[in-house]
Amino acid sequence: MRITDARVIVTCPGRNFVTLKIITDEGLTGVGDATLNGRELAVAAYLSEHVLPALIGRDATRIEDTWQYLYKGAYWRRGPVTMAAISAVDTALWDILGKRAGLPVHQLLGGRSREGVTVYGHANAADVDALLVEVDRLLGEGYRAVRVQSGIPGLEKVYGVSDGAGYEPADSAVPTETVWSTEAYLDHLPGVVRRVREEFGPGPKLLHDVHHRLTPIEAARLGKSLEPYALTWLEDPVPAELQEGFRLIRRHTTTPIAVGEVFNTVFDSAQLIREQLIDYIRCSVVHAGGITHLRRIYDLAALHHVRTGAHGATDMSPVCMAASLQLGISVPNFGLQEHMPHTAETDAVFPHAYHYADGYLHPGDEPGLGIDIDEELAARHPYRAASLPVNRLADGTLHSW
Ligand code: GCO
Ligand code: MG
Repeated sequence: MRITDARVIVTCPGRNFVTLKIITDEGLTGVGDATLNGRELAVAAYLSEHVLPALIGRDATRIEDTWQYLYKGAYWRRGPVTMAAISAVDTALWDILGKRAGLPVHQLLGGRSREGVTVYGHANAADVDALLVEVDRLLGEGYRAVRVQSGIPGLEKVYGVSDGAGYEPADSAVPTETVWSTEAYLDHLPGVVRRVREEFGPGPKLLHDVHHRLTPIEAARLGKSLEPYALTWLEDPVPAELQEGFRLIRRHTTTPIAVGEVFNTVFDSAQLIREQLIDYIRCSVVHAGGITHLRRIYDLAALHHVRTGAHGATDMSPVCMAASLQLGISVPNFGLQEHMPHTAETDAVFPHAYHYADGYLHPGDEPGLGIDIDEELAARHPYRAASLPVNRLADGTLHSW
């Protein structure tokens, strides 16, 4: 089965998504997500200019060889743009292989290891009273795990807290600027988590995302102060470039740590996993080399008691979610899957078999990934430039966002 054609589809049904569609001489097609929030066109160009010409004529069933060809063949390895492009090809080829076999991809990966993929929802609000209402709403919808993010007194805009409808940080072509205070955050957050735990008791799994904003010793202090409230995880406590920093956090707190949404390869994750400095690895299919490579990361994690916590924000398309669920239902060391539902507009562009019910996402049993892109509808939503914000301290110093 040969690849005869491939195209990159950029669409903006409310936010930008980049999708690769691969077509074979047997008439089978496959899709892969290539969305890199705020840098979409870089991946689209990488695919169209540098990857697609070499794909035409290749055997569509040689998934591993194609992965190696694109990874080693570029000479310039790794990085978010390259890896998102490779991911899209890999995911589309798994989709095609599943369709050809007449099996959902999770059957090709070893079959189901569980009945459903446990997801966590997002509760966020400007203050703790409004946050309690949000947590209650999610628990009422069946979620067993909830990420809690709250406004911080004195800060106008805080990561993870929406102004109204959905949380969507990529808001303008030139980044908006927000102001950050670590002191205000460390002072306020423990009280928020305490209120949520007191209100809902020990049952629900609670999570919180720091979004890379602390130093290791600050993160250690936060982790320690949150111990009584038994978080399931504290996410991205520090920027993860300095992986030794996690040793310091580990020495001081038993609050579990989750990391990985900005990682691209097993090499970004290996030290954290091998030294058991983290508890959950949160890489996504689209940013960490597709199903082929993410499975390697998950396997390494399984050997070291690290569970999966797949990144599933709405800036990854439903195609990524479909692929993530195929892995999530099958891997032995599954932990949690993030679930920020896409808008109805987005779901219409990406008709899919997966569905939410009672705290779980189910991948469905359609052959392949169980998802497609409606190209006509996609064409009605042209690309709009949108960047993620930047963050500064009160004195103007640039800080991690
Ligand atoms: C999460 C993430 C996202 C990121 C977003 C950036 O845990 O879901 O932190 O909210 O900010 O994916 O594009
Ligand atoms: Mg995060």
